[in-house]
Amino acid sequence: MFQLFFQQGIIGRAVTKQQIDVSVFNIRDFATDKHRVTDDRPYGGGSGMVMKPEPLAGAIRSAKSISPDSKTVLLTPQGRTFDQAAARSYADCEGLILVCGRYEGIDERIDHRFVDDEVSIGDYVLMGGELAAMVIMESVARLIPGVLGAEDSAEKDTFSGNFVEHAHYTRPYVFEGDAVPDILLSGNHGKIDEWRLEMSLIRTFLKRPDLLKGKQLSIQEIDILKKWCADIKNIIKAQSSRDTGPLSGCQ
Ligand code: 4FV
Repeated sequence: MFQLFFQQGIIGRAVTKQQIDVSVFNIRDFATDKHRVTDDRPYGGGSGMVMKPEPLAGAIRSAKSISPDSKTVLLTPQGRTFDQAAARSYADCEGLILVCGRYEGIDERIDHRFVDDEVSIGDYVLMGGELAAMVIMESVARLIPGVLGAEDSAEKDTFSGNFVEHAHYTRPYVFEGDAVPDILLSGNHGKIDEWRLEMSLIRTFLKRPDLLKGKQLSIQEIDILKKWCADIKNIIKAQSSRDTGPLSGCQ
């Protein structure tokens, strides 16, 4: 799974340009018994298998011997949900040792003694931690200086600010009867930035209101919200013919 991932796209380019160094440790290589077993039945009974501590300890120690200051992260549904802020903090780390479990999970003693962070990419169950590790590798790699080309900067990412991104358009100007908003062809970059901020704010309000909770908004952003309030008030006022009750909500 990782060989291909390391040769493709942004990770592949970053590896070639030696901006990041990636390596895989096959846990089975650290199994000590003749059958190189890495999993066993759970103490206390129950279904499924558990990953044995010895091969895991061997693999983690081997990785740490190469990069002692790396942070050891276990990919597990019981972990803290990964987000852009976590990606940013990991991008400042010396390195990451990403432990990918399989089966029901790993022996708890490995978690206790070797794991710095438990991270989940979401509340669903995968067959293994590998895909979650790739998610972290790609989202962290693109924050490493120089990995993203000049044309695309991580700074303007969704979640890099408070909001989801504004709508994006490219040629043709009209697609199956749908035209691109004219403001984007005005060449007036001040007005275009204003429009993009407003679109970003309204999409966040409609799609991810949770992202606005407790957020410190700029004066410009508050002015946009006030303008909406005024627009909404006028619409309600226009309904004057019908008794719509006090305008309490929109002071
Ligand atoms: C997972 C997640 C995840 C659970 C059992 C691997 C699987 C198996 N990892 N975010 N969600 N892991 O489902 O990180 O061992």
